[in-house]
Amino acid sequence: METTYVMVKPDGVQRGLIGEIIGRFERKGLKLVGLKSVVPSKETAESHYAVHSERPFYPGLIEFVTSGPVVCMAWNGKDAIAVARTLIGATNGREAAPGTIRGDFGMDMGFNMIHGSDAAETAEFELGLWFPEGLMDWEQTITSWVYE
Ligand code: IDP
Ligand code: MG
Repeated sequence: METTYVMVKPDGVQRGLIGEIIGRFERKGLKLVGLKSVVPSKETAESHYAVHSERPFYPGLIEFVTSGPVVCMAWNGKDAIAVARTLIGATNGREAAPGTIRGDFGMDMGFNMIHGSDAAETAEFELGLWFPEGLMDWEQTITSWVYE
């Protein structure tokens, strides 16, 4: 079992897609182990996207992600990191496959509504960054009907 960090970005919140996005992860069979909404600080946003700090779009990305509320989530399940990335779709909404979140709702690169960790190390780092208080440990009774 893995846990991944997923975040509805300010454009997803502004567009009223919080419920739609959470619903897709819930219906898939992932288990919610962290959920909150915050307006990210510049420091948190900068560490989150530190890997992109030399890219030309970085200043705009930091301004965008700190511009309003985001929804921070932690989802747990088998191969949760890859499963979440599959649900999310390709970075550019115009190229993302239909049926994915970005493919169904996005038309651009910067405004792509959602973030998902891309590997085990980044998931661990991002979960610690956004959920320093820790995650919820609970038994979900449907699990035995999700995994055979
Ligand atoms: P990902 O979110 O699919 O993992 P990354 O390449 O890691 O995509 O980029 C992180 C985020 O930076 C993207 O989700 C997007 O919001 C933003 N971004 C990436 N490339 C561009 C660009 O060329 N222009 C504007 N924003 C970009
Ligand atoms: Mg990425």
